[in-house]
Amino acid sequence: MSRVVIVSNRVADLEKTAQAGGVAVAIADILKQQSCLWFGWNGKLVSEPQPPPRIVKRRRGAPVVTVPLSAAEHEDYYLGYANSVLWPVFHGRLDLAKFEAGYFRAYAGVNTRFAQILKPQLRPDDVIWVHDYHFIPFALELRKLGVENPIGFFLHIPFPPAQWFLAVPEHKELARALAAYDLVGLQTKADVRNMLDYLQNHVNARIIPDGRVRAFDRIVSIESLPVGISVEDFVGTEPRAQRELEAGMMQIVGVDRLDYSKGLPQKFRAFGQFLDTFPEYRGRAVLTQIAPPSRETVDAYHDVRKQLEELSGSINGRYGELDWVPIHYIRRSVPRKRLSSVYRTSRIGLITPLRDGMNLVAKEYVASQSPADPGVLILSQFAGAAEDLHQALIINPYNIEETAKAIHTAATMGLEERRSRHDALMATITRQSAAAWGRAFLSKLSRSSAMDDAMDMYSYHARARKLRADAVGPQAETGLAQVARETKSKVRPVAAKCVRSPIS
Ligand code: ADQ
Repeated sequence: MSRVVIVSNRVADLEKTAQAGGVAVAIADILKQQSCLWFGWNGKLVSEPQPPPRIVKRRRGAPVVTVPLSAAEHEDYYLGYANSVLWPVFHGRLDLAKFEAGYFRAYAGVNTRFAQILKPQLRPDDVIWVHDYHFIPFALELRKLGVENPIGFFLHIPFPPAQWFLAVPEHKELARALAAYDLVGLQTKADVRNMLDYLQNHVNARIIPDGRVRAFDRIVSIESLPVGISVEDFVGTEPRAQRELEAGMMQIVGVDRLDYSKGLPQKFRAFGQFLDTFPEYRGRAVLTQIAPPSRETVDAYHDVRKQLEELSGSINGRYGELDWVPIHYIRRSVPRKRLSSVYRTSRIGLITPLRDGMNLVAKEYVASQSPADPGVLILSQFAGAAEDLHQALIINPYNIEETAKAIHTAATMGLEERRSRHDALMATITRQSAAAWGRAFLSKLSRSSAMDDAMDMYSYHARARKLRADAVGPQAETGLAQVARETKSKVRPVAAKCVRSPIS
């Protein structure tokens, strides 16, 4: 099988760090299954230009090629365009987007530079899989350098409705860049609808009979491929944390990167409202919220952190007792093994994003439950996961009262209903596992680029037929040779053969 070259913003050392980020978790699962090379930023900042990086073999896991960023690139590409323009717009926070800062140049520049660094490492039969919004222009940059390998892109965050996307001054450049891929994978069907709506109505794209999209003189497949988890990593863990919980205490758990898209203030308020409306749970329920900080130097992240400190302080101050603190707010990473036992001992998983590509925590919570006595998942309708996890209690996180009532419904739900909901959720999560996601993406990518080759051959034959009709003798032969030269290298030998033999 050919090598898969994974490109993502951050190449993490999966042996050293407790991961707190869905993209790294999803990539770690692909690396387990394929022969891979992983390429991206190593997390370091440097002031001097560096020599070209080499492949580094790791003791465990895939070999990597990593590149440092300059401080200016980090500021304008990573914190700037990626996290202060694309992230807020794609999560519906146009009010937070810094459009006027001129970050796009640095974003495009890093994509160009990284593509130039990767190019010499590529083999002719590599399949390239680019991840997330940091690298939308990556395929276009590789194509400019003559790379013709199959290139797929997966967007881990939601694709916004056209009206929001149009707010990005460079929306057309981004759309043109998306068309340079053979396959664009999105988390949900709703994301696919948003992207098609934008492409068809704003950049004149057309859906061709085989279902793919013709845009900017290229043909690209756009598919919903919901990301999954390695179910076996979460099933059957020992409920160690139970001993640490007092008997009769009901734990509600939330695990999120500290991000304004995760609806954490709404979650804290809903829990406060629950204690207010159902006082019998005072002293008997705790909300354990694990939320490691991320992107702290971006103002909006600093603001949400401050807001959460104030809210947890005020709820704990208002309802807490000497022997009971209602909200356990933990701002650090927790080893994944430990995480599954925290999920397992929590009667409720409370997931309240205001907008989220998928939300792996929802799936991890369900997979960790004991099938004999499972807990209940409360899930925001705005998480991509809600498109398929129908048996969760689906809530609107903006509606604090509704969420507080859902906590009560979950707390009082009988065993039979909990089991039947859990069985159905597990069936979906197992079917849509990380392994299934990786396989589906790579097989769609190879199918889509094979269709491209077929299209090339088809268009070669069509043009050749026209030339035959229009011209005769040596003139036609020269024309045909020209068409063959223009055809992609993969079909060139076949096309050249056609030039030599009569065309029917
Ligand atoms: P994230 O926004 O990072 O991912 P999510 O899908 O919930 O969100 O993934 C977080 C991952 O990090 C989970 O696997 C979780 O276990 C882990 N994690 C979070 N906090 C942790 C902590 N304190 N300690 C240890 N581990 C922690 C992005 C998109 C999502 C999409 C994923 C994958 O924003 O919508 O689901 O990519 O595509």
